Amino acid sequence: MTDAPQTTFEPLVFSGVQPTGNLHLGNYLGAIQRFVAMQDTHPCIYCVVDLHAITATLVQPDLVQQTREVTAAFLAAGIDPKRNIVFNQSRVHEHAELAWVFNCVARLGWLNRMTQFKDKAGKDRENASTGLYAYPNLMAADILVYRATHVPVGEDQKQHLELARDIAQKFNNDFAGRIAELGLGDAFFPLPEPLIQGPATRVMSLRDGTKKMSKSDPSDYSRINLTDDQDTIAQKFRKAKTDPEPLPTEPKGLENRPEADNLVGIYAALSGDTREAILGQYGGGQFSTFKQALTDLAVTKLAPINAEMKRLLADPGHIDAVLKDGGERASAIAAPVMDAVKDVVGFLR
Ligand code: AQP
Repeated sequence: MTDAPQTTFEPLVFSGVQPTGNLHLGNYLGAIQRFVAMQDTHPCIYCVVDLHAITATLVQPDLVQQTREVTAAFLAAGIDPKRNIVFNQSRVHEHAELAWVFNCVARLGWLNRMTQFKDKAGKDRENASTGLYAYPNLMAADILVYRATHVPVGEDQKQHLELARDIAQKFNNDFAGRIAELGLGDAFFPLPEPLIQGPATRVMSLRDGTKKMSKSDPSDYSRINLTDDQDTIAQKFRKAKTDPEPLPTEPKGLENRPEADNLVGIYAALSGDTREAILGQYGGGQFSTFKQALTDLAVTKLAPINAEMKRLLADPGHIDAVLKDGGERASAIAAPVMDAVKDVVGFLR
């Protein structure tokens, strides 16, 4: 037991998106739309995680442009870079520095359980980069270098968040004596809480309702990209896989019908309506009618974001200035935390 005062952490939101290609409806509904909502209730830090982008594929086609595109999507969706911090990860060297310390905190057994590594490395595990394997340690550093308390993410990131909590807990426990001696309270890091909320925490592929919608799916018909135009969105929903039954009249009828469940979930997330209300309106009818309504709704929601992204991308100087300013403000928070970590670990400085 320690007599150190109990540490309280100010609520702070952190989350990130990789600049690895076309952002899709899953990224938007599972993450970015949630980011926008969080800024009304919390201070928020939103990061374009470019260090993560090279873990699966080292040589990216155009990392600068991909970074600008994710930033444009953040801004076009409604994230205010003045009220919040928006920046790209590689500008703030403390992320990588803390990740190294966390490489030494996290246990191999913990990382061996990460299902995303297994999925992404596939059968050719020997050939996966060590960065892909240690990705969750860097993700823990991204969050904890700001001592962030809340992390809005999609379902697929739940396990990584649990690992971040385990890392924070182990650091706090292993260095408890040093943390108290330095007058840093009874815990140095908060245990960050995942916020996995809303009707679209796991948007599925339009071609296979059992697979996550993903940037890396070879079929472009599996996803709606934020940059798709109206005709492409209509075509993709028209071709989306369904089963031969009509839509059920209540949510229970969506059980064991992954494709139907996914389309209704997308509609719910875009409209803000409940599944009950949607099925009350479209249940019993043909899929084609519902798909047309879904297309109209998606176009109404995505067209303004798409247009604003185009406008922003025509002025890369503005986007770069936002990231530079955000990077400076992020560094101002991360630097003293990293200095304190060095003191806790015992590095001479
Ligand atoms: N299908 C999804 N449904 C709901 N949320 C999703 N997210 C990703 N896919 C879905 C959430 O989007 C945020 C940013 O994800 P990311 O780009 O950093 O990484 P990812 O999860 O690896 O995304 P992708 O698109 O699926 O890329 P690949 O194909 O490379 O695996 C995260 O909050 C994530 O949960």
